Amino acid sequence: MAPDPSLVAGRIIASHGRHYTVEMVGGATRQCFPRGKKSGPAVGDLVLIRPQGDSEGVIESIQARRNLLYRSDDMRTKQFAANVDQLLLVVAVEPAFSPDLVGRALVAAHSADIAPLIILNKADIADGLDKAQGRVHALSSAYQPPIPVLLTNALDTQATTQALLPHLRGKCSLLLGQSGMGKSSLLNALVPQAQAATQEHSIALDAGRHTTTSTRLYHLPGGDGTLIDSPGFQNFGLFHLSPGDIERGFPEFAQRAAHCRFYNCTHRREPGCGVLAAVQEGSIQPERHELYLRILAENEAQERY
Ligand SMILES: Nc1nc2c(ncn2[C@@H]2O[C@H](COP(=O)(O)OP(=O)(O)OP(=O)(O)O)[C@@H](O)[C@H]2O)c(=O)[nH]1
Ligand SMILES: [Mg+2]
Ligand SMILES: [Zn+2]
Repeated sequence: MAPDPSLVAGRIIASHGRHYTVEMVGGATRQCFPRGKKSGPAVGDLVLIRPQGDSEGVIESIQARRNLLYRSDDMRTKQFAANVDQLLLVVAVEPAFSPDLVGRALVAAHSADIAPLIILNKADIADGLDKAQGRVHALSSAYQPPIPVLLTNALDTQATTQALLPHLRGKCSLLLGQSGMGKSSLLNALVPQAQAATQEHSIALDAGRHTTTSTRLYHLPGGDGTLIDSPGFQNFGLFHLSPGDIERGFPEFAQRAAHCRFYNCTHRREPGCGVLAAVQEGSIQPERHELYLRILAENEAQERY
């Protein structure tokens, strides 16, 4: 079929619930609505739109995605972004981050085949830095090779740019993490023009803090790479993953699982389980095994409905 000449190619750069901002080649943007009731476009999607008037359009189709990072709690699915090269998982010295939530985000990234990088932000807060580094190390070293960890102080624009920019060039990177970790602050340090837009995409909280309410893609200065800011999450359900997907999200289990007595071992309480033996002897972190059991149990409870 010949391409429809009235359609224009673009990329979704912001999602506002029911409508989306689409950026066309050249940089002009349009507010676009999905055709019919279909939902599904995600930030980072390449789309074809039918322009309407000067500033609007209808999303007619979404190109096949390289990947899609999302979470699913109960009946709701929350898409973070599509066609992402790299996940920047942001944690901070304070408020304390949840290893459970970060562990889940890593499982989601692994199953979407997106390379993660952990950013330990607010490294300027000396009181508590050691403890936070210890907790981050436990997460990163569960993987082989360990997930790279970068320390940042988002309030220091120059140092942040020096630390992060070399890792961002030529890539589409997604900032993801709990609320208050400093994702938007990191974005503002890296993309000076983002300041106004981040205010517009956020609501004011107590103590002058702003919390991001929608996901948005920004261009790095010089046009070499893009960075996506997203709202902080408080849950991270993985209901879309099968038991096999969940197990693959814990790559440190694989070698030991090869020694399980039963080929269909679920590593819960089976006799002769290689994973349980590794947990016993300390070569697999008990916290990681407990997270695996929690995700598995949640998904099984869900299936009973
Ligand atoms: N001391 C210090 N404070 C920081 C740093 N980065 C961010 N902050 C502060 O932490 C608070 C939260 O920062 P945000 O950038 O809004 O956090 P966020 O992750 O975008 O939060 P949500 O949008 O709610 O998900 C703000 O008051 C920032 O000024 C840092 O490196 N050091
Ligand atoms: Mg934010
Ligand atoms: Zn086993």
